Amino acid sequence: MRSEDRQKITDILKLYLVYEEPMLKIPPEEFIPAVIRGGVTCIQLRSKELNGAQNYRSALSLRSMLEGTGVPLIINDRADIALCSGADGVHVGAKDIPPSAVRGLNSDYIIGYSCNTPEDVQTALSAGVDYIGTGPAFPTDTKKDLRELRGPSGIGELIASCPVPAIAIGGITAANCGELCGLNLKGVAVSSSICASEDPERAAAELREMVEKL
Ligand code: TZP
Ligand code: MG
Repeated sequence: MRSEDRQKITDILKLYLVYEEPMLKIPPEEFIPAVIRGGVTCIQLRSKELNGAQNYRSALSLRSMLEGTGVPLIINDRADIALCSGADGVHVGAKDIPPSAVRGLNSDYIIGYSCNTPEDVQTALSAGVDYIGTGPAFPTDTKKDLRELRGPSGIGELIASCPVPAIAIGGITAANCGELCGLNLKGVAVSSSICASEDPERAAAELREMVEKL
């Protein structure tokens, strides 16, 4: 990867919003500009409860709201939705289409892989992913089939010799984000702390301030 591309990836990883529309307290058309003002750098559409048609419509709508903002759209799990909606990338995990297969679809995609074990990190490296998501950092109710809690120190061990940029995920708030400092993380991925906030712009801004200290 060229060094300017590497820089671009690390820039977009800073405050990675895992967008779960059912959590929102305000309409999406207000929410998206607000969180971008607050400092969100990337948006992942995660919609476990939606069928393909709903997921596709949601992706198209997000894509149009993100047009011209410089904030990329990543689709969770579903490479087909990413392809059809013109998204910028795909995030997959051990139970999804392998990242190596997603890379074959579009060499320009931003591809992320969820890592909970050293074996996952190996899979990510062999596939040539652009970033890894590591965790869970803290307990959370957002994900149903949550893998074993890694915590800040476990994440530090997991990414110690990982050449690919890493972000942490799981239960991250502005209050606990400081515990992730010094681990060489490029950013944090957050869902409920921002999506379920009454003031998502402020929630994003508070997290962004903490991320700058990682
Ligand atoms: N993967 C590991 S933890 C998690 C995902 C998708 C949930 C993140 O949501 P929250 O609300 O920030 O804990
Ligand atoms: Mg998945």
